[in-house]
Parts: sequence; C-alpha cells; structure tokens
Amino acid sequence: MKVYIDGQFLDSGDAKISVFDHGLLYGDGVFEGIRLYQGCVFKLDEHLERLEYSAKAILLDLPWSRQEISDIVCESCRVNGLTVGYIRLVVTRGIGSLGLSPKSCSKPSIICIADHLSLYPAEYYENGLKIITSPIRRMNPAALSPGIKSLNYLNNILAKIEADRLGYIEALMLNDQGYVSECTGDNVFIFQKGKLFTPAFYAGALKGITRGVVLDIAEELGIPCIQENLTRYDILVAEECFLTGTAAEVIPVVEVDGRTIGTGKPGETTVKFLAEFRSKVAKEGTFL
Ligand code: PXG
Repeated sequence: MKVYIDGQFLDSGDAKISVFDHGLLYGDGVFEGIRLYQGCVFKLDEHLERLEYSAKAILLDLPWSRQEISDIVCESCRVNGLTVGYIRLVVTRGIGSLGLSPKSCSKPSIICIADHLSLYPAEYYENGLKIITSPIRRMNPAALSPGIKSLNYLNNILAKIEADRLGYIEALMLNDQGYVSECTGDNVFIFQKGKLFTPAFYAGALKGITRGVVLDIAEELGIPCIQENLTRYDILVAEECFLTGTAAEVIPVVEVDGRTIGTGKPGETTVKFLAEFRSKVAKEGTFL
C-alpha cells in the first residue's frame, strides 16, 4: 500500500511523520473518513467542505485548494488500485517546536491513506446492533465544538473502550445537559409515528455526511425528519432506531442498555433507508 504524505507516495512502512508534528504532540489537526464505492468517491465535495470548515474552526489555513485535495484523494485510490475502500484524510498543524503555540509550525502536513475497508459483519445489518449508553458525556461545545472533526477523539475513544470492555461495539453519548448527542463514531436516528427524529447539531452531534444523505432520502420518501433534543427515554420507547456513519452506512439498533427497541428486529423503515442509501452510493460520487 502507498500512502500520500506532503507531495509523495511512500510505501506504508516508510510513511512516517515527525515526532515534532503538532498533530501528534497536541492532537492539533483535522481529519475525514471517506468511502470509495465502485470507483466513485462518495460525497467527496461534502467531506472536503467539512474538512475546510474544521480547519477554519481551528484557525488552520489550508494551503491547498479543494481541487488539489480532491486530486490527492483520487490519486491515492488510483495508486493503490482500489475501486472500493476507505480513505483517511488527515491535515495536521505540521512540524513545530515544543509548546502549544502553533506559531512555530511553518506549514501544515497532509496525509491520505486509501485502504481496503473491513466492513461491519452482515449479521449486524440482519439482526441489528445492541448498544449501551456511555456514562462519558459528549464534549461541551463551549470547550471544543463537536462539529470539528479534530484529532482530539479521546472523549469518544474512552466511551468506545468502555463499551468494548462490556462487549458492545457502539455507545450512545449524551451531552452535558443529558440530551442524546450521537454515538462514538455514528449519528443516531429514531422513527416514531411516521416521523424520523435526530438530535440537532446544537446537541453536540457531528454534521455527519451519512446523516445528511438520510435527511435527503427522508425528503425523497416524504417522511418528515425533525431535528430536536432527544432524551434517552425517546430512544427507549422508539419504534425503530438506527445509526449512520461513513463506515456503518445505515445500521439498525435493536437494543439499548439491555432494553429492546421496537420489536427487537431491524424496523421496516430502517431497512428501507439502508436500501435507499446503498442504491445512492451505487449511483453517485466523484469518479476516479
Ligand atoms: N459522529 C462522530 C463523532 C463521527 O466521528 C460520525 C458521527 C458519522 O459521520 P459521517 O460523516 O461519517 O457520516 C462520525 C464519523 C472509523 C471512524 O474509523 C468513523 C468516524 C470517525 C472516526 C473514525 O470508523 N465517523
């Protein structure tokens, strides 16, 4: 596998960054996770826009145009002969001296890894996921906006580790007010009485690209989708619940904290959204 770092494609074993990179020293950087389906990069423009916004929010000036970054992403897929896969795009503050201030960092670094994807087992889509509510709260937007896809994922990582130790692969995270924000790497939706509901961004959810596609599908299907505060109670009494994310796509949730959601099987609407999502990825995207 070849990895792109600052203008060069390197063998994966040689793809290394400096120990003085502020991305490593301080988590000072931003990233994106993108999918490649059938030779098409899905929602590339949306991912690049989010990367630009994340960078802007942390006062990191990207010295590359959107087209240049798009070319790096596509070339990384081509060089590795991929037609399906997962692309990790990372921008760090770059090399600097010890000390928090990025003033010593003269130029940001850009890394692009395009690799095969290890998919969630089909069983999760057929039978649904069992998740738990994490006692770890999602970041307060006044501390660090959860809208920034930054290299500071410890909050979510800790929730993920604790869930994993209990035998779960995802965990629901509440915000510091106790409202549902999202999962550690996925947005959350419920379906109730003909309507979809998902936490608003102000509840501390990342502006998920898959979430956006699900909102488009809801509009196409004429299903109203309400973005408002949801409580754990709303999830527990929902007819259906599903998660969305670049890796997970649309994945049903059938149990939360040992309590059955809906019928305990993936709901009809969830199954429809997954099918619609998969038909979209087969038709849309930026060709390599
Ligand atoms: N919330 C959070 C906190 C995320 O990090 C999503 C929601 C879903 O957003 P998208 O745009 O993917 O629909 C994410 C993104 C991984 C991995 O390696 C996945 C994400 C983040 C970091 C790593 O599986 N999901």
